[in-house]
Amino acid sequence: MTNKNDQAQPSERTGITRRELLGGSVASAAVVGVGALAGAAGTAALMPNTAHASSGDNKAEVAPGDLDDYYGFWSSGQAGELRILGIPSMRELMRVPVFNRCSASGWGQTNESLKVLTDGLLPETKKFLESRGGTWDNGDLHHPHMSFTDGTYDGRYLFMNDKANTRVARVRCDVMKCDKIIEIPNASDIHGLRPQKYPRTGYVFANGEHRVPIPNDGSILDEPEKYHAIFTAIDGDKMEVAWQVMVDGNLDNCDADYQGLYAFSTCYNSEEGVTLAEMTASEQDWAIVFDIKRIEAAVKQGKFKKINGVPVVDGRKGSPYTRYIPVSNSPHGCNTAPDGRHVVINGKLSPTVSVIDVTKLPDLFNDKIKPRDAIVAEPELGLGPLHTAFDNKGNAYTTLFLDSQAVKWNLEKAIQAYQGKDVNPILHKVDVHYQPGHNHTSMGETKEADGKWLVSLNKFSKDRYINVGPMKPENEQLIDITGKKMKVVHDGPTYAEPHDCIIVRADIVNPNSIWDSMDPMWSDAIEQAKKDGVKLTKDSKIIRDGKKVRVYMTSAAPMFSMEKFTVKQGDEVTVYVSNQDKIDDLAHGFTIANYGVAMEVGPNATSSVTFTADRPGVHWFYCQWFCHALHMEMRGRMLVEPA
Ligand code: K7E
Ligand code: CUA
Repeated sequence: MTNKNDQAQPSERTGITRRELLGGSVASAAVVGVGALAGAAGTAALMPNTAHASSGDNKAEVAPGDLDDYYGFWSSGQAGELRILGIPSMRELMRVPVFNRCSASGWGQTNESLKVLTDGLLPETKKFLESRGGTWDNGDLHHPHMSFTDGTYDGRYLFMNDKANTRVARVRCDVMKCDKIIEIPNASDIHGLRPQKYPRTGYVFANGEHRVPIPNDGSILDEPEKYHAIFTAIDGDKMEVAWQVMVDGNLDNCDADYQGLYAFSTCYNSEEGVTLAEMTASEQDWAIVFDIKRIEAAVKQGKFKKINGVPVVDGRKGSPYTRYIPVSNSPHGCNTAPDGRHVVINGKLSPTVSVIDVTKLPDLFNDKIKPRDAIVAEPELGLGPLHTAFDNKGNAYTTLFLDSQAVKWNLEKAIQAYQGKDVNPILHKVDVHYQPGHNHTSMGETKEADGKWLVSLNKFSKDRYINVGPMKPENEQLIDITGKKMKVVHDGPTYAEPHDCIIVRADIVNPNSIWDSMDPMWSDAIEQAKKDGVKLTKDSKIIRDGKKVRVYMTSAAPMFSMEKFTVKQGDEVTVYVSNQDKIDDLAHGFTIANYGVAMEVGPNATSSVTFTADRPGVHWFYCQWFCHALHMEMRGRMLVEPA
């Protein structure tokens, strides 16, 4: 693949500098940039050069019919879904509805999805949603991360947060469907989320970002000094809260170590302010370290308050369970290096990142050293460092939001520089387009980081694509990191707004092609069919039960097993469709015209939907997944008798 970047850097194309170009977004950048520009003068100026970048032998091109080497699991921010990409092609392969509604699959409408969307909500939320259809319609999915065993991905689950409605979801990797969503009590807005890396997941760590009264029932309102943020450890197998820790300040991003001993969170707003001025007033905020063993012991010994049914340990400053390491104002990303030893805290408002050495933490928790003594490097990288990714050679790659660059730097050299040696840890900078947030390297958050690819998730595309109107896509760039210098090899537009992604070796992910006909996803349908004396995967039957009517049918291309069924106006109708096709890629759908009913029925799967037949007349139902030469003929009639 030719590198367009070589010939057509915007600066060369337009004759204006990158910084002038960037001016267009300064207003938005300024929100993040409060106070940061002060650090500009001191920033190491390294040639942002891609024109003659030597690159490795990485091939970004994936020819038609060829398969990708990696799965990319992408968040979608306020779109609320999980996306699956192929890497290095950057082709979008699938969308997995999670917190959103989906017109194609019926997520948010089928009984199976409604169960996932509602079962894990707190009682007061269920009550609040009663008058709004029973479910949230939106979510804000930032951080998708895979379950680990022994420091690397194990292909079991993906976990992800909902910042909007304080939830954590799990996607089963065998079928790539969301099977559990829980609301986190006592917290407000789950932001940072990472699974425990060792010995296994285990815990899923989740940061409650905003500070609120606990419990948040109206008894405390405009008394911010009484608000708290909550760090949560979720049991990833059961999808239940294991314990929580109350902290000082806000929580932003988090990560876990490779020893199974500590978790880390960045904490902005140590001032505990509620306005922007208050939140950015002090020079320093914190990285909080959580001592997992001490917290577990405290929970065992009953040293907690039970609030909303879960144990809450007091981990505010001075507690034995946490340590607060001062770092520059408003840190953001929190990334554990694959060397198992270093954790990078990204400065955001400061041009620096702070590197914590986990081997110092036992001494820190035993008060033998001061919090700042756990920091072993603090290189100045450029403006607006947000997130850091790693290769397998001791190098780190940090996004510079304000500089619109990725910077490659060396951890060991940064440590030496911190010790006073005259070395420059910065190895290379490359322009990205524009304003990167997260980045991620292939396998980079595992001990199997392989140093092949870096993806930069850029918040603005500006002039990179033909204009689609005032709302522009984001731009995600694939960067070859096998050479000494980084090389941008691909632009990929995305819709709102993937914050984060992971890049997982393809051999780790082995989804099924066909459902098990008794899958727990539709356990309610299996149970109901049993009660009704119906063989779910074989029978066509209508069961009338007062005003409730249950219609069981099967599908096999190109036919539904029922050509028609009759109900009465006002009936509560449940239609179960079991797909008998045990054939790769043979999905059907079930749509009832002018009834707002539509759902996916995967190979060998059962889906069901419940609705009130309040419109009399003839209503065609049809298969909306193109399945056969006679797909158009795959239809039937629902006859609704007037009351
Ligand atoms: Cu957008 Cu990880 Cu929510 Cu940084 S976070 S960019
Ligand atoms: Cu079945 Cu289209």
